[in-house]
Amino acid sequence: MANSKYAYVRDFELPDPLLPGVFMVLRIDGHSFHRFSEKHNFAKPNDVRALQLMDHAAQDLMEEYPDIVLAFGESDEFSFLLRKSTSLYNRRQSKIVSTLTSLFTSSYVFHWSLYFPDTPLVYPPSFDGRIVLYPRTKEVKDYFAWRQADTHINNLYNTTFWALVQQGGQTTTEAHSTLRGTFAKDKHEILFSRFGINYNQLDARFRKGSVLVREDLEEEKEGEVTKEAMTDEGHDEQPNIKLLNHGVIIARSLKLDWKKENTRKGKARPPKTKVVVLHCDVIKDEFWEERNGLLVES
Ligand code: DGT
Ligand code: MG
Ligand code: MG
Ligand code: MG
Ligand code: MG
Repeated sequence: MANSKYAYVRDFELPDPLLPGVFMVLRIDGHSFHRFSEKHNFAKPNDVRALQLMDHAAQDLMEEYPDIVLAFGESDEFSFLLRKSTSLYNRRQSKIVSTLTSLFTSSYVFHWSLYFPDTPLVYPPSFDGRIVLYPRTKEVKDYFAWRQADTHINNLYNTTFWALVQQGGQTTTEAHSTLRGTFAKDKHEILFSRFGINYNQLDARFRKGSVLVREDLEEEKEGEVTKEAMTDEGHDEQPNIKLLNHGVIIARSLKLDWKKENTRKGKARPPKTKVVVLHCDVIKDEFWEERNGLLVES
C-alpha cells in the first residue's frame, strides 16, 4: 500500500492544526430542527424530553472527552469549551469537529427512545459542528454569556408567543404582530396580566439553558455504608448504619456502574469526577469565580 504509484495523492491532504494555547469552543447545532421538531411533535415552546436528550448526548461527550471542561445547551444546540492546552487529536480541526459531532449525533439517536418512547424517529437527525478559537478568558466568558442571553431572549419571546396562541386564541400571524416592537418588560406584562404567568417562576431549564460541569466525587470513607447497600440487605432500621448524604450515594452508584461497564474494557481507575447538569447563571462573574479551574490551568 505504502509506495504505490497512487500514493502521491496523499500529499493533497493538508494539515489543519488549530493555534496552540488558545481556548476552543465547539458548537454543535441541529440541522433543520425547525422541520425535525415539527415532524416529531415537539411541545411548544419547549419540549423537556428533547432538551433532556440533548443534555444526555452532551454528557456522553464530556464523559468520553475529559478535555471538555464546560458545556452549555439550549434549543437544538450545545457549546463545549475545551481546556486551553488540550492536545486532543493533535489539535487537528476536522478530526475534532467531525469525531465529536458524530459522537453527539449517534448518542442523540442511541438514547432517543428513552426520551420519546412513543415517537419513533421518522428520519435520521444530523448536527453541524464548528470550532471557534478564543484567545482570552474575557471572550470565553462573553461567549457563554452570549449564548445564555440568547436563551433568555428566545424563551421570553416564544413563551409569550405561544401563550397568545394556545391560551389567548390568537393566530400565529396575530401573535407576531402583537409582539412586534415590544420590549422584555412588555412581554413580562402580557404574560402576567393576560395569562397569570410569572416568567421568573418558569422552569430554570427553559430560562437559563443547561450548564454541564464536572464535580468531584467524594471519596468513600472506610466502614461507611450507602443507602443502596442498606436497602439491598434489608438493614434500613439498624441504628449503627450511618446514612450518607445524597451526593455520596450517587457517587457510589456511579462508581459501581463504572466498574461493571469498564472492568472488561481494561480501564484501571474509576473516574474522580462526574458530569452534572445545572440551570444556573453564567453571565455574572460568580459562576467563573467559583470555578476558577475552568479558565486557569494549574
Ligand atoms: P439550521 O440550524 O440552520 O439547520 O436550522 P434550524 O431549523 O435548526 O434552526 P435553528 O437552529 O436556528 O433553530 C432551532 C429550531 O429547532 C427552531 O425552529 C425551533 C426548534 N426547536 C428546538 N427546541 C425546540 C423545542 O423544545 N420545542 C419545539 N417545538 N421546537 C424546538
Ligand atoms: Mg441556525
Ligand atoms: Mg439548528
Ligand atoms: Mg439552533
Ligand atoms: Mg481510520
